[in-house]
Amino acid sequence: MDFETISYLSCEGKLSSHAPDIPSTILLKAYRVLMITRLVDERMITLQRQGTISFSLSSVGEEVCAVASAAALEFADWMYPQYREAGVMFWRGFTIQEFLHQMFGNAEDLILGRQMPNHFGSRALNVVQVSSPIGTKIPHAAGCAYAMKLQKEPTVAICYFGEGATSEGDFHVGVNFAAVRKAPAIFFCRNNGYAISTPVSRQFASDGVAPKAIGYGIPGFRVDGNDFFAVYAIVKKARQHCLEGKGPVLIEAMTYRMGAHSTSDDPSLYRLDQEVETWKTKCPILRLRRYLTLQGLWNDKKEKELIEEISNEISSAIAKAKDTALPDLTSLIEHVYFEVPEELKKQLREIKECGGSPCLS
Ligand SMILES: Cc1ncc(C[n+]2csc(CCOP(=O)(O)OP(=O)(O)O)c2C)c(N)n1
Ligand SMILES: [Mg+2]
Repeated sequence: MDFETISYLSCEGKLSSHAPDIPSTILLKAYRVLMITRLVDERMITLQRQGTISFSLSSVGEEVCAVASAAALEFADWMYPQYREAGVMFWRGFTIQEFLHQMFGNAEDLILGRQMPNHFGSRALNVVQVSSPIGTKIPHAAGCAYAMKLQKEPTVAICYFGEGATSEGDFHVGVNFAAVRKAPAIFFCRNNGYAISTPVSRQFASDGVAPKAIGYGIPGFRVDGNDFFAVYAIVKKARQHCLEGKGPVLIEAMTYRMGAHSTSDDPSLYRLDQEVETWKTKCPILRLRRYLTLQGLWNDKKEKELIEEISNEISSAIAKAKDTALPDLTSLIEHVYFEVPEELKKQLREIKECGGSPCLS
């Protein structure tokens, strides 16, 4: 079984005649969101190295997977991102400031620092909170999609995960359940070559992820994850398939993790610089910029202004996040129980009496 990689946009920014027609308003918004995602990621790594934040995960080199797929969906569709889908948040309107508060886990963070950095989510934006255990969102998204089907809602659920997640039992459980129940779910796998230090050659014996769809009796597609047009087109097609009641779709987006897995990782220990250099030439943002430039929709002046504007916004968001207090100690025991148990209230009183623990003061 040969799974070709669907691709329309060349690295030089030339578009094939089979490419979908995407309005320039969407392309220009997407370019802006891609640049926000890239510039925020770069600054977060610097902040972590300076000791200002504890940790960060970046999506450098993979941004188009999140942004093009989000652009192809409707706002009412439910999103289940992993930690490399910051672009989904920015596409849906999460502000740089909101993102920064989450990275700092301060009192303005929507979840009051109860999660790690990059574990974003927003009820208002229909994006379910990221959680660390890999693959656990796959059955959740399947269940959510099945509920939509039962309620006859004209919406879909999309679940994002890396190729490493496909080795988890949750992948099988979720995709199989959705397939059997014909739930309107899009399973979007970013195949970025690595699960921390484990390369794909040690992840599965199959020819990647897309062929696994055959075993579940659903359509599977392999797409160039660095090509905005291809990702957009395939996700639109998958959505249509779901809404026609035909069940879920599995998408494997071929991309590359340009940076380290996280700020706690050193990729030089397990991969060659040459590999990274080769992928630099396939940068998804550069490719879209070249296309926009060839169309007369973009130029160096606009690029410079955009970078300046976003960089300034990031700087003021960092300053504000730094100035914002940490969450109140009470948040340690709130919002978990309907009625807070006496024992926990007692423990909180004790912490407050001794001035809070060193890490909370
Ligand atoms: C169940 C589980 N096992 C292990 C980990 C540790 N861990 C965090 S990220 C990661 C790699 C995930 O790789 P992949 O799914 O390919 O996503 P990527 O980071 O490449 O985007 C691992 C093993 C975890 N968070 N959860
Ligand atoms: Mg991976």
